[in-house]
Amino acid sequence: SVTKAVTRAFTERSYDLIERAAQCVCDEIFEQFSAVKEIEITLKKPSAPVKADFDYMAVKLHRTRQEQPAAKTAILSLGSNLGNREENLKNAIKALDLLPDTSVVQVSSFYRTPPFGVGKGHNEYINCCVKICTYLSPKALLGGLLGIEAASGRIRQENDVLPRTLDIDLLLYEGFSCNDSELCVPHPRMSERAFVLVPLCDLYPECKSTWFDLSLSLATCDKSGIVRIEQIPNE
Ligand code: PH2
Ligand code: MG
Ligand code: MG
Repeated sequence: SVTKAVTRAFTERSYDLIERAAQCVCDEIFEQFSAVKEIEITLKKPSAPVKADFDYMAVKLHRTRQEQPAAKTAILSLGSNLGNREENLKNAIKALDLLPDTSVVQVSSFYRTPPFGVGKGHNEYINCCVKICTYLSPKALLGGLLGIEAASGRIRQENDVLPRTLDIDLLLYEGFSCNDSELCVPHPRMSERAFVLVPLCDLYPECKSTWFDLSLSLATCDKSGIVRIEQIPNE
């Protein structure tokens, strides 16, 4: 019972501050009773060593359970059409694995893909998809992705798709959607892009899982000119 837990917190050790004692009672209760989300506790000390006339000294704490954030799956699309494209993607994958509280779970094959939706004269892209597991929030993750792009030498320009050393787009983030000036998830143009959907099939056959379904988009997108790059095993 809660009474037992409180008694234990008081009898198993002593405290020099009532603030500390109250905090320990909270910790003990949160640990033992998972249904408790919030605690308000008043701890009174009748015989405090203070020269004054009073009934008791007291401390009142209000504590809310600190929920451990759950690890989430996120899916990224990586692309490069400038410089050493394969090297750019490989370096990006290493950098993703070094982001705080984030690990790379699975990487698709690399694909040569015709430039899509950009002016003539653009170099062919190499694209892949990466599945990560992360404790970062979507926006914190986005910050990390922009940092990795910048480190590759990516130059950004308003309203213009320039050839790029590295583009990392957050396609999907488990249990999350958002549409503001900073971030749109699920990625609004992914469903018409074969250079996204074909690599995605390496991670999720038929482009579907329990939490997204792009199988229809996969069936109807134009996959012409997309070629899987054979990887040297164990490379
Ligand atoms: N990215 C674009 C525009 N067009 N085409 C291909 N094949 N691959 C890309 O990654 C790509 C694109 C804008 O981000
Ligand atoms: Mg992009
Ligand atoms: Mg982008």
